[in-house]
Formats: sequence, C-alpha cells, structure tokens
Amino acid sequence: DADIPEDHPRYESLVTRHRIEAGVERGITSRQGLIAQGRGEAFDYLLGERTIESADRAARAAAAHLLLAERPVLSVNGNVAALVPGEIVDLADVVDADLEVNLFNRTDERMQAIADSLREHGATEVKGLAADARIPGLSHERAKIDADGIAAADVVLVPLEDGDRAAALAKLGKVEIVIDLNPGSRSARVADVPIVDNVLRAVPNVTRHARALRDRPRAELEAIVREFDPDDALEAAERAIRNGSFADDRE
Ligand code: PTJ
Repeated sequence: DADIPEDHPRYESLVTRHRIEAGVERGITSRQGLIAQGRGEAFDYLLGERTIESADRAARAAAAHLLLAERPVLSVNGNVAALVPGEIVDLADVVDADLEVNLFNRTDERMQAIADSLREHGATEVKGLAADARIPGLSHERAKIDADGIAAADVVLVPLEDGDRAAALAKLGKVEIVIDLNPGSRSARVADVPIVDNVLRAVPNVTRHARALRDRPRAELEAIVREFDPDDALEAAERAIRNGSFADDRE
C-alpha cells in the first residue's frame, strides 16, 4: 500500500484513498467510486472512524442471517473490490456464500477485472457474468443479475449500494444487509440490517462474528436476528454523529 508511514495520524484514510485510486487505475473501480468514497469518508470522520456499538450489533445480526441463510450471496462492486477483496472472499468462505459481481456502472471489462481480482484473492467461483436474470423496475445494465446467484438468494449482502437499486432489491423479498456509512441514505433505510460502518472495518467484523457464531444452535441465531431492530441501529448512528466524535460516550 504505497509508502504511507504507519504512524501518520491519517494512515488508514490515506491507505483507503490509495486503494481506491489504484482500483480506478486497474479498471476495477469506477470514477464515480471516487466520489462515493469521498462521501463515505465525511461520514466516517463524523462517526469518529470507529465501529460504534450499534454497528457491531448489526454486524452480529448480519452474521446470524448469513449463517441461517440457505442461499446467501455477497454482492461485490468496484469499491468493495478495491478496498476489501481478500476480506470479502474470507467472509464468503466462513458463511458459505456465493460472491457475485454486481455493478451499477456495468461494463464487461470491469466485470472481468473484478472477477479476476477476486480469484487472485482465493475465490473459487465468481458469479455475475452470466447475467441471465433481471431486477424488476430498473434500467437495463443496472438490473443484471445471475439466475442462480442474487436472483435465487434468500439473504444478500450489498455493501455501498446505490439507493435505487437497494430499494428494488428489497422489494424482491430478500433479506437485505447493507453496509453504508450514511445512516440517512436510502440503502441504509431499506435494509433489514443496516451496518453503519466503513466496509474496511465492517466486512472483517461480520466474519469475526460469523466465526464465533457458526457452531451455535439455530435457535440462538434466530433469537439474534429477531432481537435486532434496524430503526434503533439507524437512530444510534445518527445520535453518534450528532453528539460529535470527540467525546468518549459518543453513543
Ligand atoms: O462499482 P459500481 O459501478 O457498482 O459503482 C459503485 C458506486 C459506489 C460508485 C455506486 O454504487 C454509487 O454511486 O453509490 P452512491 O450512490 O455514491 O452511494 C455510496 C454510499 O456508500 C454512500 O452513502 C456513501 O456514504 C457510502 N460509502 C462510501 N464509501 C464507503 C461507504 N460506506 C461504507 N464504507 C465505505 N468505505
């Protein structure tokens, strides 16, 4: 990750920017991905660049959903592929989920570059290239999904999704887990489980919870899912932002 000194006070943020830039250079991330990252960074700054307690609870509920699912799918876009390629492959392994490349600004070149990169990071199968199903109510390119991937999934993780498509996916009756730093975004608001956290922290955190939960009885996982309230999670995140990120009791 470039030559950023680890003791730099903005180390994590600089590494993130570098990865997104490199993603654009390698044809993985869209240029709009740079703008999306900038927006995310502003919210992360306001949240204190940490995983707030409610986001950790959401990550645990997400892990429980993924472990209970019959056909979980993790959706991968250009920002996720640039920021957490190895981490998303790990999560797919732990919860036995499919990975599907699903792009807002879809081109064949980017689809291929992302699928290749996921394979380099250890993915055995990458879906999304067949594109033999559609999300109803969306324009052509954005709507493309795989019939045996997202179309057949019961639980879908969509990190950093555009609001329109998150809403269209939610209408398909799937359990939707969203990772988005903006608690007011439409994606976060339509999610069954909104994780208001940076994908850099959230993806490994869901994996950590999944490892801890995977041998527990189904009834216990079902209780975790039942007790999770998405509105409470969004409210807690808004409170954390409003109360400022420099006090210790920010929630
Ligand atoms: O690769 P593609 O073609 O699928 O395009 C992906 C982007 C992200 C460009 C596309 O989905 C898009 O335009 O998204 P939006 O509408 O800009 O929304 C992105 C959301 O993700 C915003 O609410 C940001 O606050 C949030 N976000 C950005 N970076 C991060 C983030 N959330 C978590 N972690 C981040 N690192």
